[in-house]
This record gives sequence, C-alpha cells and structure tokens, in this order.
Amino acid sequence: MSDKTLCINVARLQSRLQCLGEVGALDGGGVSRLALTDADKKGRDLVVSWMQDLGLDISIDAIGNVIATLKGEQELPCIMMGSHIDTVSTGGLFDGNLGVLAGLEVIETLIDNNITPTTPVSVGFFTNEEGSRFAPDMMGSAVLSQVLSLQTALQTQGIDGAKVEDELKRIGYNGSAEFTNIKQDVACFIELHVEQGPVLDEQQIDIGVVEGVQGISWQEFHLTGISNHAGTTPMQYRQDAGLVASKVSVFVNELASLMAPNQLATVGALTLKPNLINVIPNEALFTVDLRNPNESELQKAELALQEFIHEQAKQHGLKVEQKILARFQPVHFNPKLVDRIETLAKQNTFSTKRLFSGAGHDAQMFAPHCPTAMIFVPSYKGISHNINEYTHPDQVTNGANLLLQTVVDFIS
Ligand code: HGY
Ligand code: MN
Ligand code: MN
Repeated sequence: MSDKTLCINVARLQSRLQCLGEVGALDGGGVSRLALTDADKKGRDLVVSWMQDLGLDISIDAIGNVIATLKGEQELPCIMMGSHIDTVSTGGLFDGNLGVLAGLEVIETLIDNNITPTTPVSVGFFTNEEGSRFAPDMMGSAVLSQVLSLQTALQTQGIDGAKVEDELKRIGYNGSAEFTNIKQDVACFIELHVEQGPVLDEQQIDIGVVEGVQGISWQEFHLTGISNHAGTTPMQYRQDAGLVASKVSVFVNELASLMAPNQLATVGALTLKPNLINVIPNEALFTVDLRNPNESELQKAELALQEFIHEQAKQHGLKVEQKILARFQPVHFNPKLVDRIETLAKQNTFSTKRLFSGAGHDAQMFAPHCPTAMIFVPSYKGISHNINEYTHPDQVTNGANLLLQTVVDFIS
C-alpha cells in the first residue's frame, strides 16, 4: 500500500469537528464541555456513536477512558492515537478534539481503502485532560499509566463540590473494561494536537515536531486573615488575605521574568471572601500554575514561591494552607519516532520545527511506557483556551494526513 496515495477525507473531518463543536457551544462562539458534565457526556456519546458506526471494538474503563480499536491481522500491541474531548469553559474547536477526530478519520480512511492493518489501530479519548473542574489535569491517562491511583481519582472533589466517582456514574461512563496495559498492549502512541502557542503561526511553519512536554506544577493556596472594616481599620492593623494573594500574583510574574525565558507562572483562579467593597478580605483562595522544561529550574521556582508566601503570611499575620493539585516532571518523547515524523513531514514538503510543548497532554502519560510522539499544527496567533482558538482547514488536513502516514508507516 503506497502511503503517498492515501489521504484523509477532509470534508468528513471538518464536519465532525464542527459537529462536536456544537455540543456545549457557547453563545458568541467557542465551547464549554467541562469534564463529566452533561455537555461532556453528550460529546462522548456523539464520538462513541461514530466509533460504533465504524464497527470498532470499544472499551470504556473505570475512569471513563474510551478506546476504540480496528482489529489487525495479528493480535499484536496496537498503534494508538488519541487525545481528549473535554474542554475548558472557554474552549475552542480544536484543543484535544482534533487529535481524537483525526485519529478516527485515520481509521475510517483505512477502512474506506479496505486496508486491514497488520497490528490493531486504536484511537482513544481520555477523561478530564483539562483538569479545570477536577485536578489534576490528564487525570484519565494518569490513571491509565498508574501515575495516579484509580481510587484517588474517583474520590477527587471538583471546584463545584462534585465528586469524580459520582459524576462518572451520573453520565454513565464508569466503565468496566480492564485498563489498557500500556507497556504490554501499546506499541506506540501518537497524539496530533494544535500547538496552542504562537511559534508555528508566527514563523509560518506547517508542522511542529514535538520533542517533549515541559514540567507542570499546580498548587492551591488558602490564606486566612481577619475581616475588618475598610473604613475604620488603620493599614498597619490589617491581616489582609487579599493583599497577600495579590502580592503573590505580582511575585510569580516577576519570578518568571527573573528566570526567563523558560519559566512560566500564572495565578489563574482567585476567590476572596467575603468579597465585599467595604470589608478587608479574611480569606483568599487561589491557584499558582508554574511550568518549566527543566525540572531543577521548576523546583527552584516552587521553592522561591514557598518562601515568599510564608514570609508574607508571617508579616501580615495570615494562616497558610496549601495543596498540590498536579505535579508532572518534564517528559521527552521517543527520539526515533520523533525523527520518523520529521522525515515523513519533510517528504510531504511540509516545513517543520522541533519544539517542546508548553501545554500538558495525554501523550506525556504514555511516554514513559511506550514509544510516544506528538504532531503539532499551528494555532492562529497562538490563541487557545479561548473561544477564538482557530486552525486553518489546510493545516488541519496537513496534520491529519501526517498522522495517517505515520500510522501507515508503522503498520506496513
Ligand atoms: O493545562 C494544560 O496544559 C492542559 O491544557 N491540560
Ligand atoms: Mn489539549
Ligand atoms: Mn487544553
């Protein structure tokens, strides 16, 4: 089979991206399908129906990961593609969805061309990749790769007080299939994803050849001081939790500048209590997202943050409680597979650039257990986790065809 003649059905892939994008659609554009919500269920049901239409073997495990498989001539470890279909609450059409639907498109293209692969070919979507409702992110693939225990994941309480276990049951995705044993059952894992950053778009590059994923540190801090009257309490008498939370936000921004260019820092969620104009806040609940491709640098940033918060809390008479929400070390993908993808991309006369992923991905959970790599296509102006996320149809087609050729290359 010549993989040069094989190409995906562009219209079918585009129509599925649009169709899935209507599930959880927001007025004014964009999508909200937070993990395990009704919208996530509807999206899951839609993609599962497409998998069923293709007659694929579908397995749903106890954390709700869904893996669909096209049988191979031989019972060998599969080549797996996949990503996620849950989104942040201001999501776009492509983050995660592209990797799942392009994987399905690759399988349907094999079927359309009466190609029975030597090894099984699978495509999966993994539960709660985003982690915005239930931390940590990449929860489903973290359980699959035994980085996170199933029980810990099931008992996780979300930002809205709901529990993963109850929500999985409520939407009917508390599956009973055995967990895929990545080491034994998966020959290699390839994830197609939008870059979500500005590099490929700015440099007009067709394909990002992803060498790895940077380290991620998510922490939640709860500062407690004393609420008091905003008009009668002299500044030096205050135990103002809101003040210190704001100082932390400025501190981590300055820390990232000091540790430039690879350190990133974000205070993404911040709630003050009682959150009233004339009351000094006695509580501040906030998150800090630190990222760095270098583990020791990431640890340095975590330590600097720790020291700053405790010194400020002491100075302002606050109690500090903190929780690690996610902590993943940097991951390197399989050099041979990365090289192969780069070669195939160049054979298609795509321009390519090697880069490290800024965002976390399910692929980073597979990487320690089987040869793993990722393919990036550009995000317009690097926008993502934003309703205006966009990737041009030609770039979607490039990525999906390269994914197809990588799979065909592997199964030939
Ligand atoms: O936060 C991340 O990097 C991913 O989108 N979950
Ligand atoms: Mn993603
Ligand atoms: Mn995302």
